[in-house]
Amino acid sequence: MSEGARTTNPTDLTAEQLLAVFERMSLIRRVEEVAGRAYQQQKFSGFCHLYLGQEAVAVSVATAMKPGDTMIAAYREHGHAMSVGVSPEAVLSELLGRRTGTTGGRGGSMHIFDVARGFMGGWGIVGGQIPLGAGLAFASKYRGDKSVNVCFFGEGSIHQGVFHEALNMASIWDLPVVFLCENNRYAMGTDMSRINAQMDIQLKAISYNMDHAQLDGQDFFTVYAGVKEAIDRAREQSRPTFLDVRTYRFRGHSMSDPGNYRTHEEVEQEKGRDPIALLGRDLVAMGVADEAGLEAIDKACRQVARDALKAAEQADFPDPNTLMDHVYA
Ligand SMILES: Cc1ncc(C[n+]2csc(CCOP(=O)(O)OP(=O)(O)O)c2C)c(N)n1
Repeated sequence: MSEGARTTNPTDLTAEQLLAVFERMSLIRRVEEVAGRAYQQQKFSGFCHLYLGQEAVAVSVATAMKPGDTMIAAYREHGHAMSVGVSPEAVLSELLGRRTGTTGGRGGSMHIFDVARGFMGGWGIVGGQIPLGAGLAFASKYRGDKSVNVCFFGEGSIHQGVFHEALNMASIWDLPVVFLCENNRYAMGTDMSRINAQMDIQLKAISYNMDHAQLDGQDFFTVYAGVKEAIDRAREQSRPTFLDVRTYRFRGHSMSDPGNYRTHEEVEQEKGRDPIALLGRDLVAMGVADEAGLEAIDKACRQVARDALKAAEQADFPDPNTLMDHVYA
């Protein structure tokens, strides 16, 4: 796609806030790279799904959220957690099963939680978090505190019954929720065109009398504008929205996926629309930053990521005597 750089800031965000967005996206990128290398070096095992390439989506939501709002996501959630301020050290410690992880090393990569920051996990069952997101919004409405839930899921979830049940209920009960589909085109190795009767998936919201939009998830400004509108609608009118956010993951589904179902050319073409590079280019064209300033931010993020892994490796494992704590029988 040949698109020119933006020369004016289309948002209500200050230059300082935009630089914080760039920094947060860069931090997620560098931590995910460190996590991927640590996995390859067998510093941890089990499942690990990286968020590389999708950073603008979670960060745009975190930027539009207000204190008290909540976010819930699937198992590709390291980036979502960091978008709301969970530290790289807490995330990497959780991956490595350490006591200092977000769930004390008991959950691992797919179960990061930080309730104080409104991050409600980290869920491994495809589509399982969709009714939970509706439930969080129901709780907000019941309390009357005007908070909003943003519920993330992949396009591989939208054929599950729970997706349709949750959207219907959210609409009839006027719940303050944003159903955000991170549509990266592949459910593991399955191209969405093989399983979708209707490729314009935002139209599914029509069945539930719900506002909807399709957004370019690689362009921070576009996705931020669409997400903000949906969050504002949830807060002010207590109405749900369904968003089909088009994005792309730069790596395989998980660390064990060589990605043979897509061509090298396709991946390289998508990397040409790297969300961090696009934002950086815009920030320079707007006069918010210069190349050297952005490079310095990125360099600092690389260092934070490396230091976080070192700290995680040095942290203790949970005490074996606590093995049965939090276990319900
Ligand atoms: C109910 C259920 N069925 C199958 C799986 C195995 N599984 C894990 S991820 C995945 C694909 C999901 O793809 P998508 O929702 O598009 O999310 P993405 O990984 O692309 O972010 C499947 C089938 C599962 N975890 N849960």
